[in-house]
Amino acid sequence: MIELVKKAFNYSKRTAIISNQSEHTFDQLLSKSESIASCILDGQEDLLGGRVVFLIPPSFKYVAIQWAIWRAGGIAVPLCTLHPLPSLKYVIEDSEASILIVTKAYKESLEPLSKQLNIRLILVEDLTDSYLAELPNISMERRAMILYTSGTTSKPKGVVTTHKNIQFQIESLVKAWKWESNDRILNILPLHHIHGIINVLCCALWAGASCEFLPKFDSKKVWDKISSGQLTLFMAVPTIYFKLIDFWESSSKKQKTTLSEGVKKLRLMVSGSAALPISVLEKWKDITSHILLERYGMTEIGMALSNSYKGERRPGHVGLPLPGVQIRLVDTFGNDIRNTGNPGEIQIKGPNVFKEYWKKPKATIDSYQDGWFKSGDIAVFNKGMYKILGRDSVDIIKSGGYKISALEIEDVLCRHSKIKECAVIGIPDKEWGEVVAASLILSEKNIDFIDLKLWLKEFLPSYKIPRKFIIQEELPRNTLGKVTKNVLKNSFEL
Ligand code: MLC
Ligand code: AMP
Repeated sequence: MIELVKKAFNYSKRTAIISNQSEHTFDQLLSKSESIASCILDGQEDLLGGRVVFLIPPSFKYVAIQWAIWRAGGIAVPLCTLHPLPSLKYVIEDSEASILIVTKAYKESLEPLSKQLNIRLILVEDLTDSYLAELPNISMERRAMILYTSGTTSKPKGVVTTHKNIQFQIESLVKAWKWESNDRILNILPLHHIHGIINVLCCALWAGASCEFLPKFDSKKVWDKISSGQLTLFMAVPTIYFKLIDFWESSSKKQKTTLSEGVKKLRLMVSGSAALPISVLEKWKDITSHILLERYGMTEIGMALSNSYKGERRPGHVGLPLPGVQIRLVDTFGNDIRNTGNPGEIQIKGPNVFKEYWKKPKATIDSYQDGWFKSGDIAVFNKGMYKILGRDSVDIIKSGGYKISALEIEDVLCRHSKIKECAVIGIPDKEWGEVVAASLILSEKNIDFIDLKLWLKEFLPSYKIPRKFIIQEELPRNTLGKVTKNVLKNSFEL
C-alpha cells in the first residue's frame, strides 16, 4: 500500500476533505476509494499501470477516484475541466487510456469518443459501494500519475511521476512548511496540475490535515474563507493574489478591516507557479501583514526552491533548495556558475525529478544534461538566494500560472482559412503575468476577431486564447528566416 494511503488509517475520524458543504473523514476516503478501486478492477487483480483518465471537478469524489486508481495499480491521468473536446481527446489518446471516469455532465460529450477508442467509460454516479476486491500491493517504483504540460513542442507532453517521486515531493514540502494534522487549507486551484494536486491536496492529506475545495475561483468566496478564521494555510498563483487585492480595494472601509483582520490568523500564505511581482508582495503585506512565501517549481520536478518558512523571505527571490533537492546553475557548456553572479540555467537532481515523458524517450533524454534535469529557467544566485530572471524560450508563455506553448496556438491559428501565417508571443501583463498575443498575416483582406475567438474556443481552453491581435503585412524575421519574437514584442502596445 502506498504511504499516503497507509497514513490515512492513523487519521481515521479526522476531516480529510470538505466539498459541497459536506465534510468527509479519512475513514470515508479510505472506504470510498477501496470500493471504487474494486469497481475499476472489475475482476482484474491489478491494473498494472493501465492509464485511468478522469474528468471530475474538484471534490471528495475527485480525491476518492485518484486514490482508487492508485490503490488498483493504475496511473492517474486527470483531465482539465476547462478543456474543449479536442484537448481532452488528445490526452485520452496520447495516454492510451483504458478507462475513462467522468461525471454524468460529461457523458454526452465523451461517450462517443470512448466508444470510438474502445475505452471503458465509467460514470461516477454509477459507482456503487457493494463489492470489495482484494487490492494489489503497489511498489513505490511504479508509475503513479501523468500530468500534461506544455513545452517547446506544439502538443503538451505527459509528465510521468512514480509513487516514489510523489512521496518525496510531498515529504519535502511537509517538512519545509511545517504541515501538521491541525492544518486546514483552501484549494481553489485546478486539479490537473501539481500546484493544486501535490502542494495543496496531497500535502494536506499526508499530514492528516483538511483540504477544502471551492468549485471555482471567486474573489469574494475566497476572501470569505481566508478571513473566516477556519484556515491555517493558503496557496495560490500570483494572478489570484492580484485579483484578491483588487477585491479588497473595491471593498468598503469597514469590510476592508474585517478582511484584513480575519486573514491574519493564517499561519502561511504561499505564492508560486509564476513570478510574484514585488508590487503584489508589498501590497499583500500592507493589507494582511503576511509576507507571501514565494517558491519555485515545475511539473517535472515538483517544488525545488523556496523562501524560508521561519527566516528571510526576500522579495523577487525564490530562496534555496527544498530538503533533499539538488540544484545547480550552469552556463551553456554545463559549467557550474553559481558563484560568479552570472545568469545560468537552473538544473535539478534528486528523487523529486520525474521518471519520463510519456512515450517520448528522446524528449526525456534530451531534457537532461549530465544527469541533471534542464529546467529552461534562467536565474542568478544573488547574495545567498536564487532569483529567477526568465526562461530560455520565447515559445513558452506563463499566464495566470498556466504554462502555454506558443507553438500549439500557432498550429491552431494556422488552420484557420483566413490566416496565412502567424506568430504567438507572451506579453507582460500586471494581472496575468503574461497574456497571449498573436500577429496574423491574412490570406484575405480582413478577419472578424469575435468570430475568430469563437472558432478558437472549439480547439483551445479560454486561458490559451490570444487576448491581443495585430495584423501585419509580414512577420519580422532574421537572416535565417526565423521569426524574431523579441522584435515582434515591440509591435504590441505594452
Ligand atoms: C482567463 N481569462 C484570461 C486568462 N484566463 N485572460 C487573460 N489571460 C488568461 N490566462 C479571462 C477569461 O477569458 C474570462 O474573461 C475571465 O478572465 C475569467 O475567466 P475564468 O476562467 O473564470 O478565470 P478565473 O476563474 O478568474 O481564473 C483565473 C485563475 C486561473 C488565476 C484562478 O487562471 C487559475 O486557476 N490558474 C492557476 C493555474 C495553475 O494551477 N497553474 C499551476 C501549474 S503547475 P471574459 O472576458 O470571458 O470574462 C506549475 C508548477 C508550479 O506551474 O511551480 O506550481
Ligand atoms: P509548469 O510547467 O506548469 O509546471 O510550470 C513550471 C514553470 O513555472 C517553471 O519552469 C517556471 O518557469 C515557472 N515558475 C514556477 N514558479 C515560479 C516562480 N516562483 N517564479 C518564476 N517562475 C516560476
